[in-house]
Amino acid sequence: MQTKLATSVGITLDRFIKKKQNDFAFASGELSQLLRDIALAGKIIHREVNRAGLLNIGGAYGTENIQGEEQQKLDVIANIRFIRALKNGGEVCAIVSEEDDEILDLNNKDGRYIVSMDPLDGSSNIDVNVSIGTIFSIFRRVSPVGSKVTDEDVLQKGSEQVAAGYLLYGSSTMLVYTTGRGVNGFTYDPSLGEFFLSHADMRIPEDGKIYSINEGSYRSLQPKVQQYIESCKDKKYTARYIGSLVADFHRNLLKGGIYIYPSTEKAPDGKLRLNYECNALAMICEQAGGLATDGEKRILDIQPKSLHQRVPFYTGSKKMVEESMK
Ligand code: P6P
Repeated sequence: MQTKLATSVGITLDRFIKKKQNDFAFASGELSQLLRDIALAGKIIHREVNRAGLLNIGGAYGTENIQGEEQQKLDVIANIRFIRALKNGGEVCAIVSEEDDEILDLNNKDGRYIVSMDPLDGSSNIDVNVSIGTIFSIFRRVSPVGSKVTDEDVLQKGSEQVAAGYLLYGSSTMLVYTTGRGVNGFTYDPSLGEFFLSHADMRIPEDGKIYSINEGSYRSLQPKVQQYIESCKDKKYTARYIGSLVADFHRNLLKGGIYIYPSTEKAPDGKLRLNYECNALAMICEQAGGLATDGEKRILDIQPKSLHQRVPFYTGSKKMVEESMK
């Protein structure tokens, strides 16, 4: 009878990481600390995103990033929060961020990890209260610990990721990540300040009926992509595209679907960045049983040539991605 009075609060992120730490190929404590640092930054950003309208931290910051995109105040804030959390945690030696032109060397001499991140993707949606997200990839450095971080450290193929994940600041804040042994989702309870396991061993349906693409650029798309869109309409699929990659990706992960940001006239290599957007979501999608390609080859097999390299991105249910490539 007593158990009915005090129902379990579930497994916290911390306890889950400790329980699974043998899954991690390297020293267990390193990953625990790294994910804890990311979760801490996520909690802080959750708080700031949810109060943006009240703290006058919405809107444009007045500068542009290397992509020539207008930075929002929360882009800059999120970038600072993650850099500070990862520097103080001590496990990360360098960061590649959408918001910084060059590699950020954290001077953590014992740090063995590289983090590539988009601190706040879709931030132009903040002012209209649409879900936004953080995307992160975790690599092990390849150059000797304590030496200067090299291009080789930060331009590794996605298949070399030791972990990857995203935070979604939506109707609830979630952390979804993989260390290469499946995908697990955690929901944040602000009243307790903890992430709790809410989506264990996430699997994407093998097929789906949702397609996510900006049809406004239809006329500038390659005929193959136009034909795929037409085939979705012929099958009376549902079009869902909210202009926030993490939110569209997460919905398709749960329900089945495909997200496409293809090559367009305006963006011949697509818009999304290989290092800190596509690689992480590709690892998660594959770990959940889906596919992620550039329209021809596996995203995780692409050798990055530059920090902010863009690639076309097709990701989601296995059968839908295969169909889109025919
Ligand atoms: P478009 C946001 O800027 C973003 O990087 C993704 O979150 C989103 O899916 C895409 O760009 C939207 O781009 O060109 O369709 O407005």
